[in-house]
Parts: sequence; C-alpha cells; structure tokens
Amino acid sequence: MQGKRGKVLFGATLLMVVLVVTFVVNSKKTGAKAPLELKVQGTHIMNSKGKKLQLKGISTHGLSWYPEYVNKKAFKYMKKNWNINTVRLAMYTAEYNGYCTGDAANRQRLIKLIDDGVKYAEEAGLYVIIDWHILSDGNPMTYKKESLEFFKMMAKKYNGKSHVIYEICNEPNGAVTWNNVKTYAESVLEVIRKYDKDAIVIVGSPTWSQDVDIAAADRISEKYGNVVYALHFYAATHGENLRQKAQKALDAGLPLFVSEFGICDASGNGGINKKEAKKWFKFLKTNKIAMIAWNLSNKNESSAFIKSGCNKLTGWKKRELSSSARFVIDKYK
Ligand code: IDC
Repeated sequence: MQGKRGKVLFGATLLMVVLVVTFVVNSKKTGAKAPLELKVQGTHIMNSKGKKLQLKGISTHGLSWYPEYVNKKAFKYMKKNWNINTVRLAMYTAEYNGYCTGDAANRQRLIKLIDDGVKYAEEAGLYVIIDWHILSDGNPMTYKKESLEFFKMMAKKYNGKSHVIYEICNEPNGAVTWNNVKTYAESVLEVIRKYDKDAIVIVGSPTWSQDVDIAAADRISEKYGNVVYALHFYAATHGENLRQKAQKALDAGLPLFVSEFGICDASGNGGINKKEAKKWFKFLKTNKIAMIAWNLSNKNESSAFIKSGCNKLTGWKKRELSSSARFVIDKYK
C-alpha cells in the first residue's frame, strides 16, 4: 500500500518538475511579449488597451539584395538598443530578383524570408510589415494577379498574428491614377479580409505615396476597416509642401502611416537635411504618425543605416552606423 502511494507521489512530483522546467525554458525561448493587437480609430493607431501608439521602426532594403539582415539577433538588438517597435520587410516586385520578375525558386526564397522575418519579429516583440514593394512597376494593376495570390497566402497563414501588418503597394508612380490604386486596393482588401478580419493594411497613393490629399477626398470603402494611407518622404527633397498635403489629409480625417522615409534625398543617397528632418519628426510626433526609416543595410548610400565597411549583422557600435542612422535612432530613444 505504502509502496504504491509512494510511487504515485513520486510520479506526480516528477511530472510537476517536467512541466515547470518546460514552461521556464519555453518562456525564455519566446522572450519578449507578442505585441498587442492594433486598430485604427480616427487618424490614430491604438493598441487593444486603448493606448495611442506611434509606431517607430526600420525597413529592410530589398529582401533579395540583403537577405542576411533578416535575423533574430538583429531584430532583438534594434528593439533593445534603438527602441524600435516595428520592422518592415521590403519585398520588391520588379527590381533585382523581384517577386514577380524572378523565377519560382526565387519566389520560394522570398516567401521563406518573410516567414522567418514574421517569426523573428514575433519573438523580438516587434510589429512587422509585409511590404509589396512596387517601384519601377508604377501601377499596382501590373501585377494584380500575383498580388492577390500572394496576399491570400499571407492572410491565410497569418490571420491569428496580432503583430502582422500588410502594405499592399509601396509607391505607385508614373502613369497611374488614384482610381487605379483604389480599385486595386479594394480587390486586395477583399482577399485579405476573407481570412484576416482586422490586420492593419497600408495603402499607397500616386506620386510615390504622396497624394494623400487626393485619397482623402475619395476614400477606400469603410467596410474593410483598419486601413491606413502611406505617406512617404525624403527630407532633403520633400518639405513644407508635402507636409501641407499631409495636414490637409489629416484634417479630412485620413489616417496616415509613414511606412518609408529618409533624411537624405529621394534617390536614397546624397546629403542629409537635419533641419527639415527635425520639422518632419515634430509633425509626426504631434500627430502620432508611424515612422519607418529606409534602410537596414550596409549599401554604400546615405540612407543605409550600417556603414559600408561594416559587415556585422547585429550589435553595431555607434561608429559603425551612418549619419542617417545616428540621427534617426537618437530621435527614437
Ligand atoms: C532604392 C535603394 C537603392 C536601390 C533602388 C532600386 O535605396 O539602393 O538601388 O531603390 O531602384 C523609394 C523606394 C525605395 C528606394 C528609395 C531610395 O521605395 O525602394 O530605394 N526610395 O531611392 N521611394 C523614395 C525613395
């Protein structure tokens, strides 16, 4: 009798120990808390505790160019040391092994990078933007079919993930109208909302995502919910004029989201304009508008955050960062 009870007690204790150890190991592995769900209210983004958030972060360069920066250590490092809360995964559609111009193996590589990026972001406690990075393909209708398939796949996979944000057309430009973009956006939203009812979706506008005043006058149907409008600027090229357009859109109640900016010129290179950058940052802070800097790479261009001589993928020292990086990070802290 005694012996049997002893065995049962021993077994139960052993089970408890195993459960506690598993719990501790797992919580260490996961580390950061997953970010809270977001929703758009008026011109603001709020979390599920009702707090207005200003998302701050960095965009990768093109995933095909610099896949190595999609790594967990980098994401964790940037969150802790740069105070970012968001990372953007820029997947070009047409340029250099783009999703729509490369072969099937290239597509698989890109999908894998996005899957990794989404996972690492979650483990680091960051929001993540899956960016359909149109650029030379200025009209999003060009690869609409591919886009619908891509976002269907993403929304099916990530509908339960509160940290995932979709950006469906980086920068429409050239011969494209707001009506083209709107029609495209509503088709993509139809697909996304079938699987993911509430993720934030960022929509661009013509003139490299600057025509937010035009979008404000003819908004995407409210029925989709949680839609925000991209506003992109490069401080050495765009100043007061663009801020006035943005203000006009805000006054009309349009939620804006700066999913890409630089403090150099619009080529992604050239001198930086700190004076104008300060005005932009003030404007964004006042209005609690998300800001995602271009770009996390060591390319020899002034928008790149890492100096071109530095090959480290995390743990960067101040002297290994570009002037753009130092200026922006200083504002994030
Ligand atoms: C630039 C990169 C550059 C790359 C080029 C490809 O910085 O290294 O060769 O794209 O065409 C944007 C775009 C973004 C651009 C960036 C700078 O969204 O893809 O990246 N920019 O030109 N809009 C305004 C500026």
